[in-house]
Amino acid sequence: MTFRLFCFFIILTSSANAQTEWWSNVVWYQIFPERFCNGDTTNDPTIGSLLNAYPNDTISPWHVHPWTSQWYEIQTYEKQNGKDIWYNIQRRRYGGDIQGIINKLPYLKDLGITAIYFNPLFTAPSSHKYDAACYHHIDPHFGPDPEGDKKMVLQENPSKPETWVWTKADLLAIEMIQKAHQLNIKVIFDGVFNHMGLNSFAFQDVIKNGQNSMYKDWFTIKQWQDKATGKELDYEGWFGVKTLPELREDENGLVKPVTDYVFACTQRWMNPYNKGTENGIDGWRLDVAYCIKHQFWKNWRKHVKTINPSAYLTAEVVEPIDKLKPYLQGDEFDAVMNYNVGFNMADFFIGESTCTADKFDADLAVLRNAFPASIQPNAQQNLFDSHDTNRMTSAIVNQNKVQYREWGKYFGWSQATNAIYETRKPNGTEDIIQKQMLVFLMTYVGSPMLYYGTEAGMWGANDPDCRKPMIWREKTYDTENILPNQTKAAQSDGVFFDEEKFQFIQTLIQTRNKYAALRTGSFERIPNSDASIYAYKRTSTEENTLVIVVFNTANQNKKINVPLNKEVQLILKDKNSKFASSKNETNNLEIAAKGFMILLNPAK
Ligand SMILES: [Ca+2]
Ligand SMILES: [Ca+2]
Repeated sequence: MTFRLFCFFIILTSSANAQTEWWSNVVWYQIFPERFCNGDTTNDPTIGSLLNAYPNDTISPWHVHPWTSQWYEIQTYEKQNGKDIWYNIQRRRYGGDIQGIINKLPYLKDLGITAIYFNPLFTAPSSHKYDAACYHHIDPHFGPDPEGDKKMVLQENPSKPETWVWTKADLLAIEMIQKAHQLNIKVIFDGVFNHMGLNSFAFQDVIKNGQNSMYKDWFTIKQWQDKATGKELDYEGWFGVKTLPELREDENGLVKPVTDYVFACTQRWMNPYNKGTENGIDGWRLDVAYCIKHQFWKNWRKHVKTINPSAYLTAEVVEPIDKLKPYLQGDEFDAVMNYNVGFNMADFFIGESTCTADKFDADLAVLRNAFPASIQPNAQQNLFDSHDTNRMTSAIVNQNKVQYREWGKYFGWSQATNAIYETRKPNGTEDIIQKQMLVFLMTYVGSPMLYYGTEAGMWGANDPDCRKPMIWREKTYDTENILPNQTKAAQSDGVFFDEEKFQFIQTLIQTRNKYAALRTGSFERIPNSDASIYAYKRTSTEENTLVIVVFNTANQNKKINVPLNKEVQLILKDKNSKFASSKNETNNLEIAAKGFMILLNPAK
């Protein structure tokens, strides 16, 4: 016993001080499963599978939506319900599934991706699946035998993990994880433990059995149904949303039976059938983590790290840094989805020069220096866009009319229902700015995350338009020429896989993967008095490399001087910037308007 305790102590200590955890070395890719790739058309959603998902219309004509159709075009089957585009978009299913993801793992490997964050995969009726029916099964329409899976789970008692079966969808998900691991790609799932959907096995039992339900304590019931008096069941929904019944909490977080259930699900996906954690997921992204009390996360973290000490936990908490601190003290999460870096990027790169390089640098320093030593700045999941934002390209098209960091206000403003929001494809000038932002993400401190399709050239307003079906090189797509208000657009936008953008991003990822300096090296600003020039160096003493990165956000070229040694080599630059042949002269670099340069300056 003493020896075991001693070993446990060593593991905890070493993981707390380690500087090279896997999550500091990865490039993340976020997949929204319903929209990524349809690898099996025989498992596609049926209209019945949409029951209890907004707009909950299982009567009007419906079929799986054509993958390559244009986004704002109301299809013939949709016209028959007489409702608008937004009603219909929520009713669309494109048929993406796990087989599709397996088929595309070599594509992700080729891009250089080393870790994937999946939006929810567990059984749920909506396209986004934040309305879980359970956390112990993969959605049957993501697997090879939806009807067989649905029958299989009827044998279970969901409150007894020992009765849980492995459906074909579950097994295919595990195969996907194993195949990803064979390609050295880590996998994390989305844990949505604050609320479930109307189809929740527990909530359905409460509806059926009322106060006699064994799950009655799982939810906050405000009023029981009473047929005699005509009273309806009333309960707490997430922010009042009745389709998302909130799981009940006491002073320690989720109540005991819910905690037991979540712990059992955690174990199931991290170490499937107890055959080893190499078959399971490598961590979790925790949805609306701020909606569950801290004590729960502290307890849950211990459980997770007991199963796999190398598991990564990243929280969705979109708040200024001071509000993030309690989550990042080393006893809850390893990281957050670092939208704050994205906000800073918006200020500097697309902020119409209102943010100086000094301000940008100071804002970044605040984020890097906010946490105790056990939390690594290079573990943070740096991102600009996701399923909850407009896409990076569209944010550039609609330059900072509202500040991105005003999250709630920006969310509504950046939706296509806003008549002044431009939904068009980005033009060449905007693509140049995107390149700067991508260079920054791939060379800065923290593990960068790409939202699916960024590399393919996708654009789109905020939810739901950021969730368009993935653009694949082998598919032919309809041109986009219909606006959200259903009028004809002034320009027609070709929808096709952007080979140039793919290659650019692939090169950037390869660069990050090649140089430890960019992943785990130190960070130091290279001072410059010009407000539109931002330069920094990343140094790795182990690797004996020093990488220099320079940006110019001005609309004109700038000549600057950066101390370089004789062996300096160019890694990458935009096509107009100039790298002087004589390394020691002053003003040795000319950075083009909206340009960048990455240099390798081997240490002496
Ligand atoms: Ca499918
Ligand atoms: Ca809660």
